[in-house]
Amino acid sequence: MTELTHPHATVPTEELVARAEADPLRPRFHFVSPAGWLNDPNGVSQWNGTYHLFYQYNPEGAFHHRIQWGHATSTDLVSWIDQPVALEPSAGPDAEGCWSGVLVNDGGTPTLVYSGRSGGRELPCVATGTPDLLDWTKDPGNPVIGAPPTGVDITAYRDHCVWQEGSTWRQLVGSGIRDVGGTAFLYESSDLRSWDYIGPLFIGDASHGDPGAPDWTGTMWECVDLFRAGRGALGSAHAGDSTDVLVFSAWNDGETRHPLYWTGRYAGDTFEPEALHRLDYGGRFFYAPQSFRDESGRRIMFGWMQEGRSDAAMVEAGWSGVMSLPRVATLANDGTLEFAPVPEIETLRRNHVSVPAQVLVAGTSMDTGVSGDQLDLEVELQLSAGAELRLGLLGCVDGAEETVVILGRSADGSPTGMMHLDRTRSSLDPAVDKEEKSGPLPMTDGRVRLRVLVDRSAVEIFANGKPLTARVYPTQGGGRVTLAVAEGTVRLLSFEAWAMAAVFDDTRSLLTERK
Ligand code: DQQ
Repeated sequence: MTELTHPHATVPTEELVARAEADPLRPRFHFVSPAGWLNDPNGVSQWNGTYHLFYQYNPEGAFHHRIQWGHATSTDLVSWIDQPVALEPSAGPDAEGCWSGVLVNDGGTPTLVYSGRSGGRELPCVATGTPDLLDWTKDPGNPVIGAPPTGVDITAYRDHCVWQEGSTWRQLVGSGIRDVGGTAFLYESSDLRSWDYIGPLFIGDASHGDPGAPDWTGTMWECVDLFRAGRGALGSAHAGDSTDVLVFSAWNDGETRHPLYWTGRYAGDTFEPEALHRLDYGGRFFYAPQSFRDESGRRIMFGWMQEGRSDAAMVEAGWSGVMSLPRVATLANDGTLEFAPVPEIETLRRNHVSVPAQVLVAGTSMDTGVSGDQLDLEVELQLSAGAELRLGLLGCVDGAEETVVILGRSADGSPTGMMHLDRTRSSLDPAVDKEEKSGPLPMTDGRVRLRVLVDRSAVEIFANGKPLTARVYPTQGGGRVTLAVAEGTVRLLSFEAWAMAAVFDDTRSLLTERK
């Protein structure tokens, strides 16, 4: 019997995989860890054609403790091969955990920059990999930055964004200045080992706005990710149709709040913000995103779809945390980001069903005939001024449970409507998170392109490129898809649906052996 090393480790490790696989709420076409705990995506990249997804992993159980770097590879961003753990805590600066970080190409040497945790705090560490990225050696000089900047009272200090400008490396470390706001500290290096502190790239203002608001910038910025959207490389002169984007996850006193991004201009040693935006209307359900540019030039982002059930329920289930589908970020005409799942996901589509085009008037309520808990829906709609459409998912026949996507156009027909995810009836389990999620939806002339991916407890919605990601915990096993119009008239221009195949068929092992 495996020794249980943590007070939360109530499920013997031998049983974790079996428990996880038996859970009807565990997604089948999203990446999940073999069992145990998963949180942030790390080191997301494409290296000699192969995609690499590292992730914060605890194979001991479904709780956040002694975090390692799990690793999976893919040639298509759809199916994944489990690889041996890449980084594991060891005596020294990462004795308590190998926290989030990134992968960079140091003149052909794969190099990880991550947060080593020891003595209850995190410091930047480096590890280099073999050409196949499977074996990693920690740098003897770790931590490569010995302390946060002096003379600043910080709330926390961790997570990395690293890039190269000419022969110079630059690094951001996420942080927060007490009683001021979140920030990202900028450093510079010629070798990724010896770093000069430059200063804060940009400082947020936590006193601005309502701390309860979905765009409050928090007291610390986790997982900062700076990139150029549109043409050109970070640090180069701006082309007309590009903007720089600073993504961060707003954190406050241990609470993971939501991902946000600033658009603006990174030049010299500072970031001049233009506007703040919500990255995903599901808030904490798409947390700690990290992105990379793949070999075809796409900006691809993954996020951690954290759980909405209690710590005890996660431990009992034997698994926790879902990786979002990889999504492509592009720059929209209005200067914001738009997202869509990578088209490769469409290879999982099976059993195509179409719902006939039709006009739905107020009072309509229909069963589409589509049913399932692993679905991909692609819908084109035209809403009249004041119209409200309700798309029911995961519904059971008696209506006791249903998760409802609501799209609304304002009565004055303005170009900004609303999208909501009503989860209030998503589960009969009184203990799970059922808070409604919502955000503004740009719509010209009431047109909406809607994409909905349902994968058991994981739901990803993209409406005119705006994402809303969430978790739901139905207990009745319902899979009905319904349509209803509460107000106005909705033209259903097209409605295509597919069942989605699973990506892991064989039983996985908690720890993949080294060959
Ligand atoms: N999770 C990591 C941290 C990061 C946080 C630890 C965000 O590095 O700040 O697992 O979810």
